[in-house]
Amino acid sequence: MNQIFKDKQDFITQYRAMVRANTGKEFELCGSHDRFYALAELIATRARRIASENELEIENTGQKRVYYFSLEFLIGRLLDNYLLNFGIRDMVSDALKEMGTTLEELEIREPDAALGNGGLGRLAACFLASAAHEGIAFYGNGMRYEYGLFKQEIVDGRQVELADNWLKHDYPWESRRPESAVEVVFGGTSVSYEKDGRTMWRIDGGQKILAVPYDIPVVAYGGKLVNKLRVWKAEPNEDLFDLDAFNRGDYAQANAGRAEAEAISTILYPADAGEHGKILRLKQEYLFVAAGINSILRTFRKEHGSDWKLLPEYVAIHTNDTHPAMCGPELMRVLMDEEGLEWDEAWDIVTKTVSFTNHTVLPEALEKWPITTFKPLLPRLYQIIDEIARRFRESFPSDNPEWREMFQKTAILWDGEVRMANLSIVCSHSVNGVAELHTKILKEQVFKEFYELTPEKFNNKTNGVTHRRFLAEANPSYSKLITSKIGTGWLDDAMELKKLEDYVDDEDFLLAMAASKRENKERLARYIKETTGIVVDPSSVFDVQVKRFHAYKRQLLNIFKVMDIYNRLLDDPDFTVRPTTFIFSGKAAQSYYFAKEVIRLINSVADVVNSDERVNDRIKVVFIPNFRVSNAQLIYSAAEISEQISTAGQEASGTSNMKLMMNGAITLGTLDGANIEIADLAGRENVKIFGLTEPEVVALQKSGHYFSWDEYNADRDRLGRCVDELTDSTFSRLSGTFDSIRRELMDNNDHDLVLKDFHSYVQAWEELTEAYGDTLAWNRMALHNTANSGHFSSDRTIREYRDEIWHA
Ligand code: AZC
Repeated sequence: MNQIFKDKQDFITQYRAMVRANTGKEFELCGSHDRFYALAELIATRARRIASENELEIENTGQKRVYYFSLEFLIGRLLDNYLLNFGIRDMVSDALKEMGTTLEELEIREPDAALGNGGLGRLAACFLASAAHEGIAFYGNGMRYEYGLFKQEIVDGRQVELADNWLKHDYPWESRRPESAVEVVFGGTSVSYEKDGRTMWRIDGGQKILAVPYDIPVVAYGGKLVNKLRVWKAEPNEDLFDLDAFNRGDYAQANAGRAEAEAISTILYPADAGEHGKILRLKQEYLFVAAGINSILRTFRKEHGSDWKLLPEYVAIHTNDTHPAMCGPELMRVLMDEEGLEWDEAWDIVTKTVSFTNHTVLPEALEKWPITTFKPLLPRLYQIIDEIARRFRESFPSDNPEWREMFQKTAILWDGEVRMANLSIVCSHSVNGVAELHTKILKEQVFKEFYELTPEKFNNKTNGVTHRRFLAEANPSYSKLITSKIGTGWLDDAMELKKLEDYVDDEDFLLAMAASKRENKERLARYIKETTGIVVDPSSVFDVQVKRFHAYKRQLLNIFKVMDIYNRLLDDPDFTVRPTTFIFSGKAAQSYYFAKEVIRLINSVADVVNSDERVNDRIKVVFIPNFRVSNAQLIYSAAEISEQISTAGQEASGTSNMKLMMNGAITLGTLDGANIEIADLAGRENVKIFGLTEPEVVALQKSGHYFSWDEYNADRDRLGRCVDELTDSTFSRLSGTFDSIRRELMDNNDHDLVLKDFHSYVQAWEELTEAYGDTLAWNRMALHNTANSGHFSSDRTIREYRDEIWHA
C-alpha cells in the first residue's frame, strides 16, 4: 500500500487545511458540498503527484504505452473507489465520523459521471481500473462531454429524458491542460505540392477547432500506480466572439462561432446501437482521434525522436468499437503528410500499432457514413481511406471462386458509404470479440470473409468487470464475510475467490451469506421506497433485470412472465408462487420507440399489480428510474435472480451477468454471450438455462417456419391472453394500450422469439424460485457462483489483452 497519510491524525490535519484553503472557512462551518470538494481535492492532489512520478519512470524505463480510444467511459463516482484503492477507506470513514459527518453523506455529492451509454462504456471504465492494477502504462482517450447520458424520469409510466448537467459544479478530479491543446481541422481542401521531388499533401482553409485535454487520474488498487484518462473538450481556436454583433445587440450572432466549435463536445450520443448519420457525431469521432494521435506522437517524439519504425514497439493503440476507426487513416496522414514517410513504411507502422474490438453483431450498429457527408468534412482523410480501400481491393485473391461475394462484403467503400467496421479490420493487426460465442459468430458469420482472408487477426477476449468496485465496494457486508474466511488476497487476485469452495458445506457460512443478502435487500428496499414510493418486502425473492432496453434483451419476455403469473394468481386457486419482487431498471435510447413502449408497459403492469390487494402480498413490480453506476451498485448486491434472457446469438457478452454472479445472484438465462462461460464455470447445476440455443435460433429463422400466430393459438389461455392484454383495458389505466408491441409480436412475426421462448422461460423461473425454499441449498448455489467468478474480473481480461494483443 502507498501510504498517502501517516495516520488518521495526519489525515484530519491535512483535510482541515484543505477545507480552509478551498473555502476560507473552518470544517465545522462548511456544508457537505464544500466538505466533499475539499476531500476529493486532497485525494486528487496525491493521485496527481503519484501520476507524475509514474510518468517519469515510464519515460526512464521506456515502458510501452497503451492508448485506449473510446468515445465512452462510464466511470461513475470515484471517491469511494480511490479511498479503497489507497487502502484508507475505513480510516477516512472513521475520521469523518469523529469530525461529525459520514463518508456516505459526502460521497453522494460527487457527480456520477455518465460519459457512456451502457456495457461498452462501462467496460472501458473497468479496463482503466484493471490496467492500472496490472501495472500497464495505460491511457484512456475519450471525450469530455458537457452533458453525459440523459437523466431518466418516469412520468405516467413513460420515460422522460432530462439533460445531465454533471459539470454544473466543478469536477474535482480533472485538471485542464491547455498547454497540450491540439488544433484539429474540419473541411478545407486537400492540395498537393512538390517537396524534394515528392508529391506531398496539405489541407488549405477549413474550420480550425482547438481540442483541449482534461486529465483524470486513475488510481490502481494498492495506490502505487496512477494512470490517466484524457478527455477532450472542443473550443474555438481563436476568439470568435463577434464584438460588432454584440454591440448591435445580436447576442446569438456574437456567440455563434464559439457555439459551433463547442457543440462538438456538448453531448454524448444517447444510443448504444444505431443513431448514425449525424454529422456532429462524425466530428466527435474525428476530434478525439486526431487530438489523441497528435498527443501520442508528441510524447513519442520527445522520448524516442523521429524513428517512427519504433512506434509499434513503444505504443499500442486500441480502438473500442468502430467509433475510433479513423485512428488508422489519421496516423497514416500524420506519418506521411507531416513526417514525410512513404505509404508502405507508414502502413506497416499503422497496422502493427492499431487493434480493434467489436462489441455487437446487430447490423444496425455497424457504423456507416455517407461519402457525401464524410468527404467534404474530412477531405484528406477520405483520400487516404480511398487509397487504403484501393490497395486492399488489389491485394484480393481473385482465384477464390467466391471472390465477388468476398469483395463486396469486405469493401471499405460501398454503395456510397464508408464502412467503419471494415476500415477498422483492415487497419488493425488484431480483431477481437468479447465472449467465446460472439467471437465464433464474428468468424463464421459477421466477418466471415475477413476471417478467411486473415484468420490470424481474429481472437477472443471475454469481457470482465472490476470486482473491486462491483463486489468489494458494492457489497461491503459480503466482502467482509469473504475476507473473514479467505483474507484480503482476493482483492488483488480475484481467482482467490475459488477458496470459498471450501465453505460450501459450512452451514454457518451459508447462513451468514443469507444474512448479508438480507441486509443488502433492506438497503435496496429503502432506496426503492425513497425513489418510487413503492414498499417491497425484503423477504421476497429479488428478481433483477437491469441493463439498457433493447428488443433483443427481451425485457418484454420478462414482463410477459409477470403478466402470466398475475393472471394465474387471479384465476387459478391452486396456483402458488414464491413471493417475488420483480425489479427492472435501465434506459432506452430517446429515439427507440419500441424500447420506450416496453418501459411504459412494465410501469403499467407495476401500477396494476402493486395496487391489487388480491396479489400484492406475493408479487410486486418495480421500475427503478435513472439506472446509473451508483444505484447499480445497490441493485447488484441485493439481487438473487439475475435475468440474462436475450435471444441467443444477439448479446455479444453482457457484463451485468458477471457483476450479478459475483454478488451471488443465480443466472436465469439463455445460452448467449458470456452466460455460456458463466454456466460452464459455476456449473450447470448452479445456474438455470432455458430457451433456444444460437444454432436453433439460426436454423429456425432460416427455415422460415416460425409463425408467432402458431404460438398464440397453441396456448390461448396463457400466452394468447398476455398478447391480448396488450390491447385491452387490463393494463391501459396509466397511459393507454400497447398496440405497437402487439404489432411487433403478431404482425411482424416476433423477430426476437419472445413467444417461442415463453414457456420454457416461465417454467425455468418456477423451478428456480421453487429451489429458493431451501435456504442452505440456495446459498450453496450462490457461493459456487461467487467462488467461480474470479475469471470475470477485468484484471484477467486485461492481462489477456496485454499478453496477446498489446505485448506491453
Ligand atoms: C455492448 C454489448 O451489447 C454487450 O453485450 C457487451 O457486454 C458490451 O458491449 C461490452 O463489450 N455493446 C455496446 O454497448 N455498444 C455497441 C455499439 O455495441
